[in-house]
Amino acid sequence: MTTIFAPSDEQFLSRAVDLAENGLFSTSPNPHVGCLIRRNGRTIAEGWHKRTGLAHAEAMALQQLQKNGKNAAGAEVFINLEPCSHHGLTPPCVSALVAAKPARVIVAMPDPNPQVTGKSLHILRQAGVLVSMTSPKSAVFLRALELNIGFMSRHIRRRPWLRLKIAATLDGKTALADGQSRWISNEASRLDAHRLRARSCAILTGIGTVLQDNPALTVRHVATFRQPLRILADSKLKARADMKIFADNNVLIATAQSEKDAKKRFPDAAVLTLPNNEKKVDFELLMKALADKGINEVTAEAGRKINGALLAAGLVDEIVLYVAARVFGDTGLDMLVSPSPSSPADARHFELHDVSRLPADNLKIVYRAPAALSEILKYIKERFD
Ligand code: AOF
Ligand code: ZN
Repeated sequence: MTTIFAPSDEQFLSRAVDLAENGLFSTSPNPHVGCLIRRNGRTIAEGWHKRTGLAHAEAMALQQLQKNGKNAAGAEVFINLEPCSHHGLTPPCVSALVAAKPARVIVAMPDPNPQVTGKSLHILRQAGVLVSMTSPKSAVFLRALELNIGFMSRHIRRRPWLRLKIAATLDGKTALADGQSRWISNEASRLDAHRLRARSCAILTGIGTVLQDNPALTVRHVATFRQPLRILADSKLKARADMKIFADNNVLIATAQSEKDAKKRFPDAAVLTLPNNEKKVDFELLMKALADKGINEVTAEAGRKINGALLAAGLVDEIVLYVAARVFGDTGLDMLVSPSPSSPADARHFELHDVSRLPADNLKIVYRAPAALSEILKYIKERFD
């Protein structure tokens, strides 16, 4: 792999990541992609992917040049993801790029889509285009990875990136015994949580939360034209069709009961029957099934049982914890229940990824499972050099 990478390349690639961010709430199941074309050190075109079926980022930037009577011959093209090489809903970007004859193409990372991966970089090199990829240690690489963490996870690990979102008090309680949870979140944490929802392909919750809180689980307070799929884990089909989660047909019920029984009660919802040995929902199978459906990122907004089950199954990649500086005491509801280890050395542990202060003495803490990124990074590093 050619790794010639000038400092100014990082800056322009970073702009391509900014452009890709425009599609953060809308490209699912496609990745977030931005493209910038530079000639003599100056930007001459920009593009980004908005949603499935619409132009890819590279196509949009090339079209912009064409509209202005310009072309990309001898120019440099910056993209945060390897261009596509297949006929999907749109034609292959690599063919458009080869035809445009740029001198260089600079990408942040390979496209892990098996229909694409590595092929385009090879095609470009064969066509005499210089190809550069960023170092996995660079700041721009890390930004690009964060942006498409779910897309990478789905293709490389065959499961979505799974985030637990929990809002709890200092003593780890999510509500009082009667379900009241006032003061645990405030305007700032709610807005942040809705941004997490908006970027997710799906929101996962459980029957306990739905019976207790009757949440809508839709994105509000954030401008978006796409609502994530709502997934309800309801092993015994205790939900009622008039609950808010069923306000539209963008719902999937994961259950241990038969599809026929589920469809009888919830005709508009999609159903997956995935029982484990205890006649509960098998979350490992659910994650596999979701990856097959093109789900990149899942945010679980659930109660103590599902949070604990996901943790015990080793499926939690990230915990986003909003901490309220209050104490709800021993009758409060726990944020998760899972089996205790036999010794502290065996305790499941997480690494601190990020921490920020929110108003009203609240904190947002992001923890990650130590192994969550390793397979993704291994895959990318194997494609360097
Ligand atoms: C790019 N640029 O802007 C996007 C890419 O069905 P299609 O034609 O939209 O293709 C979707 C696949 O194309 C997607 O899974 C990913 O591999 C790639 N997405 N590629 O070069 C883009 N959105
Ligand atoms: Zn493309």
